[in-house]
Amino acid sequence: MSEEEQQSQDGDKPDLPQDQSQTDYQARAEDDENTPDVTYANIPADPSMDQPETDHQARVNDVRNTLNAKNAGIPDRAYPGVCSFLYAHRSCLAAGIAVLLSLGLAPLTFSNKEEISQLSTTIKSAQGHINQLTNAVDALKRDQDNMRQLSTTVDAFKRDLDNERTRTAALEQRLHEIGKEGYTLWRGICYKAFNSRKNFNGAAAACREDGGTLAMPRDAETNAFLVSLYNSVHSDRAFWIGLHDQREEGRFEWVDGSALGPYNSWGMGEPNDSGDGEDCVSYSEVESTENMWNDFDCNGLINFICQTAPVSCPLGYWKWRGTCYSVVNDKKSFSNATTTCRKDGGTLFMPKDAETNAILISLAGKQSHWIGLHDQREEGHFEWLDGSALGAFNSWDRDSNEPDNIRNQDCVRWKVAKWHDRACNELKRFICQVVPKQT
Ligand SMILES: [Ca+2]
Ligand SMILES: [Ca+2]
Ligand SMILES: [Ca+2]
Ligand SMILES: [Ca+2]
Repeated sequence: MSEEEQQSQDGDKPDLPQDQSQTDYQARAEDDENTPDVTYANIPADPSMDQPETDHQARVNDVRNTLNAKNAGIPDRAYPGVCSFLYAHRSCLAAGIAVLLSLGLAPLTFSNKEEISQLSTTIKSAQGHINQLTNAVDALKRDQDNMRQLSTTVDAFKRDLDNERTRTAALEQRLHEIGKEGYTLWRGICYKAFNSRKNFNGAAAACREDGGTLAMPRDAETNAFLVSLYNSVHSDRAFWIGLHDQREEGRFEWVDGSALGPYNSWGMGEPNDSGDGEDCVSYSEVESTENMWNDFDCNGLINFICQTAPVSCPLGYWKWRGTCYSVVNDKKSFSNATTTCRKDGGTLFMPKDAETNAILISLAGKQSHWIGLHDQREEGHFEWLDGSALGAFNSWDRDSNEPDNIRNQDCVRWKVAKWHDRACNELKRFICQVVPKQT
């Protein structure tokens, strides 16, 4: 029970005289607030009726608050009582209006407050969102910086990957090269058993053409390797090796001038310097001494075994058909590119046949690269950097009417194996080629 109700029931307030003039509708409103719901019609006289009207709005608020507190709790059955009261006491009509106004205004005011409260909450929420967005933007900026760093790292990785690809290609090509030429690397030296009959000097000359000599098996392991090598080539087992006693009978020496040394693999009864003399050494074809050494007539035509030091390309180059190639990703003018290749002991790429022209397609991708072809000395007279004239083979991009010498283009770039003449001072990637060196 509210304090007002308590007061009313305690009879603190005297009854309102029936004949008392009603001039203050607000007083009726106060009366209303002090009246229990169900006894509204019998509301007692309120002494406040006599009070001057000083703050009608406060009264209205009181009524409103009370009604709100009671959740507009006047039961329907109370209204007939109110109406009859108002009818009987017209002067109370104003109070009724006040009540109605209160009933109307209260929710409105309450609603506004609620809206303001909600708006305040919304604004706070929006500010929270703004703060979050600011934080997010800051985080994105940091992410952007991180992305730049990542991009740099990725570029570095790409370069490393390109280098690795070049190196892998070089290794693959080198293995292919060894297989193709028939030389086999064994303990740091390459050997090849030739199925080709020559006398001793002819065989030695053939080995020199490959940059080597006749094979010199100076120890049992190497000798055993050569036996297995030539047995894999031909069933005719007579193969020259690089041993002879041509300078002094009975004093055998290797073709590099060194003495025979302690190791030998002579067959039974050899060397015997048979017939008119035997001064050159081969593996024996006689079954009783097969795979053993025999001194033999130097003019005899038999097979032979060569040895060469392994050759290798500079780092970053790979070998194809005896030449080393490198795709350089730095962009330079034609002359600076040429200088760079020269530092590796080589020159710009000179693809003089269709096969060579196509070998770098997978490695070079779709980028433009300078090659060692130009017409700087005489317009329209294209020549290679080694001074030789452009031969029958060319790969001009005829779909683009190349070479067109637009604004004096005297240097040639290669792109997916197609050639264009371009201005020599353009900066382009380039391809170098060098001759592999023996190690
Ligand atoms: Ca002899
Ligand atoms: Ca002999
Ligand atoms: Ca030109
Ligand atoms: Ca052109």
